[in-house]
Amino acid sequence: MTDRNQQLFERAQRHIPGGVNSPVRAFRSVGGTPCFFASGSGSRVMDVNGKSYLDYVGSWGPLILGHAHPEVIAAVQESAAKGLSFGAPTELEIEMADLLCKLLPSMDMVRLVNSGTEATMSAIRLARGYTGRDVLIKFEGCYHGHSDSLLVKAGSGLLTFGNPNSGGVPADLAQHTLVLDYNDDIQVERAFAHYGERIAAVIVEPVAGNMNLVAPRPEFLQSLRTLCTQHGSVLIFDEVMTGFRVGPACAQGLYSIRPDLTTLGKVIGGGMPLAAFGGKREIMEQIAPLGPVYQAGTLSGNPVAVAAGLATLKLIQKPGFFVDLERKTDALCEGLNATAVNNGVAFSAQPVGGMFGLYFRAHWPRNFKEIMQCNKEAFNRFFHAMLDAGHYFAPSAYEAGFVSAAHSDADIAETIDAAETIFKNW
Ligand code: HOZ
Repeated sequence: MTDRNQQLFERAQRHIPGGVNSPVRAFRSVGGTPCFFASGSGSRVMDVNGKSYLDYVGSWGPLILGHAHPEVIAAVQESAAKGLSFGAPTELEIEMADLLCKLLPSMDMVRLVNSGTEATMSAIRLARGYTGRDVLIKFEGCYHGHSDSLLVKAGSGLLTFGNPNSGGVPADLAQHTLVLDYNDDIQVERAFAHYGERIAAVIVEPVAGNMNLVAPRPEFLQSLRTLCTQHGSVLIFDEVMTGFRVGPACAQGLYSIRPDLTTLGKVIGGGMPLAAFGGKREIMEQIAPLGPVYQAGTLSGNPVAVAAGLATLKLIQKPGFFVDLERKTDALCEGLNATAVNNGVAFSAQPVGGMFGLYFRAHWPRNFKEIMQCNKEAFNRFFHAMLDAGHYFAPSAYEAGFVSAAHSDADIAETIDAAETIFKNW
């Protein structure tokens, strides 16, 4: 049979670097040929060969209602028919801003942008403008988009500034960023003791989802809140992935921490390009045109994207939505854990709300170093065996997984059965 995925991948590589518009899609980490998808419906996606998969990527998080939810599609169609973009204010943007500020008590004001990268880049500029300081703390393995200050790896010692981990990032910029270990509040305390008066912001994924999933120790998040308050630094929760994904009030609601600024993306656009940053009024008032910190965008608050996002946010407000999503995510992880134990495979799975981590390691990791102890070759074998069996997980051992409301109990059971078959012959 002709493999259309392979044909398209070869064609794509002629004019698209690596054949993809975002590197992880190229399957370099797991090997093999990327799936080119033709359509999606509910919990399933269909590739160009006509093969159907149960989808645990969900466009990397946004599709909390599953693919092509009829109410989201209707909202998009209705909005698109009225015009795709105006580059001027629309009423729907106010509705979105009002809703976000109602759902998140930490948010007094919010600005809409197009991508998570834009949201985090702007939040950091704002924190620096507000505090008049330059230093930023981030955590190893947390990803906050691809802006220059954030593509930084740890320096040679705990309290040394970072180095670029991408070509094209000036070392001068990386030198304003301190990279510390996730979940290590002692390190953060030492960094504040050393540099407290220079620290503009701490940015953190309150549940890390870009090094696989790493859950926070609640005391870790609390210590970030306390130290930022003590030192006049801005606490930024990057909830691009966790926002309205781990609970109805995001991770900040789940762990009862009020950040100064929050970045959102993914779910708030329901599959369309939409993101946001927002928080305390006195900080947000520093943004142009009210204040001196510049940020702008032709397609910011795009009406079609806002319509998709609003339809999604309204549907996930329904009573019991997150209870059900969490129940299914828990069931998936419990089932996978049980079959791994029964078959003696060093594996564990961990749920948080509607996201999960899969680790080829007996215990849940707590930081990047422990993530690196997972057996990557075992993950790659598992990934391909599951893909062959029609279950699509993220094509990398360093990404989180996502369950949607469209996944049925039967879907989850089917995935656990497929894993059981694989682990039996492991
Ligand atoms: N930012 C995603 C990885 N955590 C990748 C998104 C994509 O390739 O679409």
